Amino acid sequence: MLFDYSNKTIQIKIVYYGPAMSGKTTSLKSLFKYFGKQETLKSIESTTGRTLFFDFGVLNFQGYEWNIKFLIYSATGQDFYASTRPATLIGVDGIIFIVDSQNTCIKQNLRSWNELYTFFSNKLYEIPIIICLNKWDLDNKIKKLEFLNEINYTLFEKVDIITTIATDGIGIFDSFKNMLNFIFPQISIQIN
Ligand SMILES: Nc1nc2c(ncn2[C@@H]2O[C@H](COP(=O)(O)OP(=O)(O)O)[C@@H](O)[C@H]2O)c(=O)[nH]1
Ligand SMILES: [Mg+2]
Repeated sequence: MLFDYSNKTIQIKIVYYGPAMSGKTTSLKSLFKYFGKQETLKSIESTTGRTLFFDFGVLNFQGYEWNIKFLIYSATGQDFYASTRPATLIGVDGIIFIVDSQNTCIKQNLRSWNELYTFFSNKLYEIPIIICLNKWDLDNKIKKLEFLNEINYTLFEKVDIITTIATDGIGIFDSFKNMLNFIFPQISIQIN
């Protein structure tokens, strides 16, 4: 979190994290579409439409006195680019973790989650995290409680879990809003 007193701007960094193909880019696109900002989202994609380094976009909210600027990133889930992921996580204020809810993906989800723990160690428990169980429209899903048990859910100070369908925009705004409430418990956003 950065405070720019001369411009009265608070800068917040949010990262969408999770295994490859879990729906990070789709979630970000859907979020930016919600705010009518889809054309401002930058995705660096390979020719097959997969995220190369990261997606990046900015959302601004004007308060009475202060402006809040969200810098929003998604880390690539592809192993080939694993070395770029820690850089994306530096200085993060909140993580939105996109789980691929298909029960065939449990290993990938946990591996990605453990990467976060490897990077932050016990500091991870202090970072606000929203867990999105994405692809909730599909059959054969993981069980919510089982996943929570695997990740030491109870150790987190600010954690929430929500089911999402990024392709239909379901749960996308709510997950972002819940993150805002963690970071700024005292403010609410009004969408015109
Ligand atoms: N059925 C279903 N498919 C999804 C959902 N979210 C994303 N996908 C699909 O999953 C694939 C990977 O999504 P993408 O956003 O590129 O994943 P990323 O690698 O995490 O950025 C794409 O084919 C998406 O259309 C969802 O909620 N339901
Ligand atoms: Mg992507």
